[in-house]
Amino acid sequence: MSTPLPPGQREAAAFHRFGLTKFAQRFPKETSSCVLEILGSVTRELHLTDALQGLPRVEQVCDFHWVTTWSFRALRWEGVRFIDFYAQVVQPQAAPHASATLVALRGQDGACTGMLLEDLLAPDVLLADRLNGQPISVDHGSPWRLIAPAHYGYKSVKHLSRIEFRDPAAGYRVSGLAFMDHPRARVAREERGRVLPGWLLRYLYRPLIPGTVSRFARASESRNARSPHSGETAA
Ligand SMILES: Nc1nc2c(c(=O)[nH]1)N[C@H]1C(S)=C(S)[C@@H](COP(=O)(O)O)O[C@H]1N2
Ligand SMILES: [Mo]
Repeated sequence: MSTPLPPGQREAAAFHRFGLTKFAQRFPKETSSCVLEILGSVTRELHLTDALQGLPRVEQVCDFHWVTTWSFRALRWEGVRFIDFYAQVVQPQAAPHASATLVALRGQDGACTGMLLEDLLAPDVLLADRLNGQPISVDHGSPWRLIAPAHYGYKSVKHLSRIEFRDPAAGYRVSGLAFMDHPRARVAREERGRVLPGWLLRYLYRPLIPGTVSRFARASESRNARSPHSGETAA
């Protein structure tokens, strides 16, 4: 059952809420559904109120790899494959221009990153709305998030609200410091960041884990205390 973890990763005991500390206190406004905007280098912009509706649903068990060197094994996500969403909704209705091979992704909390369209079309990339048999919690990305298991967790944008097609020369905005965001961030190649080699970033990131975990957990607890029924966790 236990396949080896990717280079530099260690197994985590829990699926934590995690990320850049400036996002610890930011939560989505819409947690049961949200408009998903498709824009940028497209023929027609879309404002989808029920983006996953009518698409074939899949269930997928995969590991989640935080760039800070932890991995949590065997999460069971449900949702639709990005490639199906692209082929059945985006291509026919928005018709992105052929030159737009870069995709900027944004969450309701303002978090941003980008992925190559080619990487998004891999069969294991999902728009997920359920985790381990329950709707995704606020902590982990309600109402839906991207799941790109072959890439570090920072590409798996939570509370996904905007997908923007771009020409690669235009680049994309990132949530944190540019050197922390590798354009592809493939876990198997240890593409943790843009400038420093992955093996070196392991040592810079590991010491940040405990403080970040407790900061995110405290922020969730105080949010749950304010709105007790909207932050239930599914994992
Ligand atoms: N909308 C949004 N998506 C996000 C983030 C965020 O702050 N906001 N953080 C990213 C980072 S840096 C990480 S490590 C993972 C954390 O996912 P988790 O909280 O489910 O562990 O979400 C990614 N997606
Ligand atoms: Mo992260």
